[in-house]
This record gives sequence, structure tokens and C-alpha cells, in this order.
Amino acid sequence: GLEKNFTLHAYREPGEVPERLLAELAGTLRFIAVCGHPGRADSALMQRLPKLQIVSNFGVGYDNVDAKWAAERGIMVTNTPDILNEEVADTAIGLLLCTVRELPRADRYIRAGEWAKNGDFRLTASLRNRAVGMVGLGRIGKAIASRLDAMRVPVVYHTRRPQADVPYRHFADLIAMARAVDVLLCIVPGGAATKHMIGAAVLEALGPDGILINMARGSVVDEPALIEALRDGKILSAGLDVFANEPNVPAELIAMENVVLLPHVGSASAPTRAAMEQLVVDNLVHWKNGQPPLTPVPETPWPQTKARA
Ligand code: NAP
Ligand code: 8YV
Repeated sequence: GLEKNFTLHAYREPGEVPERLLAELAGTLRFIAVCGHPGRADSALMQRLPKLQIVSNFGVGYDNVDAKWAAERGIMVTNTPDILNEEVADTAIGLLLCTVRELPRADRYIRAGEWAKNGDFRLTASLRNRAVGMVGLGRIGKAIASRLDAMRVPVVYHTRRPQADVPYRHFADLIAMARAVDVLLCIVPGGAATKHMIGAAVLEALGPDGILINMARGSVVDEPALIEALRDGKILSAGLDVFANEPNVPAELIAMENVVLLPHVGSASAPTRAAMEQLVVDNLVHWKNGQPPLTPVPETPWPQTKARA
């Protein structure tokens, strides 16, 4: 889609945009399509592109884009909301069940020939006697909560603002919610406001039967504090789709049996990724044709309040 509609300069190396590309093109680039992980469109990059008009992010989370900086200069930022809600919610429930019932470990038990040799797999914890505390109850959080409703699992939630139209109890205080539930399921945006909001005190409050599921961003969890809590039995187990320094996962987590690890696959089915790709392209094409962008982020609403500086 990009090749069909634009003169495309693509690069696939991880990390910073290569200097050779910038040296050649910085004065002409007007549109950026950025893949959330590991791509970044930070202020250091954007300020080198005087003609930049729009950043179209592949992913609903855009903590990889300095949207506030862009907004101050009239640069549009778009993301891919809603079209991935159900996929990410499915993955979250899969990760929750895998973690509570230790299903990947049971699979490994058969493959290692342990069933025939040592008899039945160990008995596990259960979702039956648990309440789930949602950390974040936005588009994806609500899709997860509705699945939990169908599974007859009680739901409560923590956000900055209580919501009038949901049937779940709101906790203004995250530690109080962690004390009241047996599972915390994170699905908030990344960035400074949520950095390490799951730290030692929250994990301590969750308690020795507690389970942490992180579908949000690795930055939301204080990873060393989580490793310590898992190692010392301060919580029971964790299911993680996201990590602080992707694609690097701490060796301590890889060595633990009471963790289920996924390589950031929340939305990673072929149809959902295709829909996200199309929306990245459509946002850019609309912009190029002088039409409103389809899904601007809240920092850069349409109509624009500031012209390109
Ligand atoms: P959304 O609709 O904007 O919902 C975000 C929720 O988080 C809202 O309920 C919001 O409520 C709450 N929140 C935001 N900041 C908070 C804070 N500082 N403290 C407490 N609660 C806070 O976003 P979404 O579409 O559901 O996506 C959520 C996030 O999921 C994305 O930003 C991304 O990081 C992550 N994600 C991960 C994957 C994956 O593959 N693992 C896939 C898609 C998305 P208040 O504003 O009232 O606080
Ligand atoms: C994306 C995600 O796969 O949408 C998000 O916020 O985390 C995932 O769906 C990711 O951003 C692209 O690598």
C-alpha cells in the first residue's frame, strides 16, 4: 500500500534511523510510517525533518512517538485503535488461562516424556476462585472484561477516572485493588505516566496467591521487582506479553517455571495485522489527498488546532 501511493524509503535495521538515510532525505521527507516495535519517531528524529507533516503509527499504543512534541509543532500523529481490540483480548484471556492452569508447562511435560514416566501432571491453581483487577479499562480492557463476564470471573478496575457506564467497581487506589483481587491484568498505555506503576508495593499487596498478567507495555512493570517477587514467592506467577527491553527478555524470567512468556503477540494474527497495516496506509493516503486523517491520537485532534510550525 505504501509503495503504491508514495515514494517509499524503507529501512528495516533495528534502532535509530540510519544516518545515511537522513543525510540524503531529511529535507524532503513529509510522511513517516512507523512500526511500534522497535520503531520510534521521537523528537530527536522529527526535529531533523523540516517538511514532516504526519506520523502514522502501526499499533494503538504510541509511546514510541513523541506525540506531545509533534502536537506543539502541528505535526499529525495517527494510530490503529479498535480494529485489534478483540484479537488482543483473545490473547489476554489465552495468556491468563495458560498462566493460571500452567498449560505451556503441561505441554512441555508430555514432550519431555514425563507423563508416561512420572504419571499425571501436577494440580494447578484455578480461575474459579479468583477476581481480576483490570489495570486500565479502555477499548481493549472492556473487550477483556466482557470475556471474563462470560467466564463468570468477577472484575474490578483501576483507572484515573471512574466510568459511569460499566458494571464493575472502580478502585482509585491501585494498591487497594491489588489487595482485593487475586489477578492483576494490565492494559494501560506505556510512557512516563504509567512507568513502573506495578512495583514492589503493588506486588506485595497482590500477595502469595497473586498472578500478574501484563499485556500493556514492559515499562509499566518494574521488571527487577517482579523477578524478585516471583523468586521469593511474594506472588504466585506471571504471564507476560511485553518486556522492558524487547526483544531481550531477562534470563531470570526465562529460567522460571512460574512464568508464561509471549513475544509481544497480542495483535499478531495475519488478519488483524493486515487490518492494522491498511489503516496505517489509509491514514497517510487520506492526509496526502487533503482529507481528514481517520484515526488521529488525542494529542493531535482533527481539525488541527495548530498549523505546521
Ligand atoms: P485506551 O482505550 O486508551 O485505554 C487505556 C486505559 O488505560 C483507559 O481505561 C485509561 O483510563 C487507562 N489509563 C491510562 N493512563 C492511566 C494511568 N496513568 N493510570 C491508570 N489508568 C490509566 O487504550 P487501548 O486501546 O485499550 O490500549 C491500551 C494499551 O494496550 C495500548 O496503549 C498499548 O500499550 C497496549 N497494547 C498492547 C498490545 C499487545 O500486543 N500486547 C496490543 C495492543 C495494545 P483513564 O484515562 O481514565 O486513566
Ligand atoms: C503492535 C501493540 O503489534 O497496538 C499495539 O499497541 O502493542 C501491538 O498491537 C505493535 O505496536 C507493533 O509492533
